[in-house]
Amino acid sequence: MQEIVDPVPGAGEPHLPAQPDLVQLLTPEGERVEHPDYALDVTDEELCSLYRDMALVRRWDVEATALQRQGELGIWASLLGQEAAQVGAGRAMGTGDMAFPTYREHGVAWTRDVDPLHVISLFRGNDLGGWDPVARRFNLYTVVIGAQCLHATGYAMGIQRDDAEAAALAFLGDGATSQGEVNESFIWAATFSAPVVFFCQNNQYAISVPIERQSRVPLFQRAAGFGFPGVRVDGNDVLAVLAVTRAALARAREGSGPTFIEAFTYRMGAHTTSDDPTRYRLAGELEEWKLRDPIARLKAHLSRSGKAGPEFFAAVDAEGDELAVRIRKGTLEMPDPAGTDMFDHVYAEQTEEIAAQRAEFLSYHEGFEQ
Ligand SMILES: Cc1ncc(C[n+]2csc(CCOP(=O)(O)OP(=O)(O)O)c2C)c(N)n1
Repeated sequence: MQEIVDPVPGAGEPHLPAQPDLVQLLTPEGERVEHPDYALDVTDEELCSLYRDMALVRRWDVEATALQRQGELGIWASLLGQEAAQVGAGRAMGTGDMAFPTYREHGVAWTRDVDPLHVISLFRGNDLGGWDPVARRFNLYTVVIGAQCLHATGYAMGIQRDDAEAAALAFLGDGATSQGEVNESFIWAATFSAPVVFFCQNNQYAISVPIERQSRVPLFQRAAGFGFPGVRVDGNDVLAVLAVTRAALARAREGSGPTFIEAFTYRMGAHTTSDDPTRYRLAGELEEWKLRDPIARLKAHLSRSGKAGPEFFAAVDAEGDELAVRIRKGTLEMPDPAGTDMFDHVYAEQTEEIAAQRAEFLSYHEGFEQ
């Protein structure tokens, strides 16, 4: 794959070691190919189930975007185009592993059985996401760019000290790689050989800033400088993502330390519902990436190989319709939180000071009712 490096006026050519190709197990046309380092045995049933996951999270995403446009959500961060990266990574997790998401990992949430309405309640401003992170092995969303890489590394160091056979899986974007915390977490993870996998979805943009303004070398090559392996996988190929992430998590669990995965993908929608991508990128770019659509590619493979037929795809569509209705109804019926909620979960046990503030808040509001 040809690397795009923005010519920086007056600067020399960046130092680029020989670049291996993207790891790919399914071509954009849906042809199954082998990779010498990443064999993957997958049954027809598992293939169908990966398709179902991706199709349903896309349906969820479309419904949530519509709800935001109708004024029912404050904001929505779409995962459109990143379904394979997220479902592949989520499905690679073992039972004891723990994921640390950003604010866009709805596809990973889905694989961890987090109720879509819990994620939506966060974007509606009702709560911080109502799921139990420990039970779901999926931490709460983190909007502070890069912070979750430190959380994941600290958690991984805990796993190490508990002598547990598990790994942490930290999600980050391409823009986050410029963040201090991310680089600090790489140093800690490397020097302690912590069981953590950094899963970077390079969706080519940090809001309006293209990857060329974040790095002069392909992101996966940065890992070598920290002393751990970096691998670039086709982020629109759910099978390759599954195989590469599985291998990296197994390596971490065995005590061989961190891995950086660059899932090369594309954000097909806006950064969030608050921006307009036509202001900073050309329409032709999106058209090119549509040809690499992660869901269409698996659908092509399933249909051409005869592993799934029209009845299967119709059943998934029908399930999508039901999901959309449940999400819409659940959002509109979601009760507003009590005003006092903000005082109730500051500490595990209530303090006198916060209890006093809570009482003052209540009496102030009661004053209005009189
Ligand atoms: C510490 C911090 N700085 C700035 C922001 C504002 N911000 C929100 S998203 C974003 C871009 C992130 O881009 P990237 O890491 O590529 O992830 P993507 O949104 O593309 O998934 C920025 C700068 C923030 N949330 N946190």
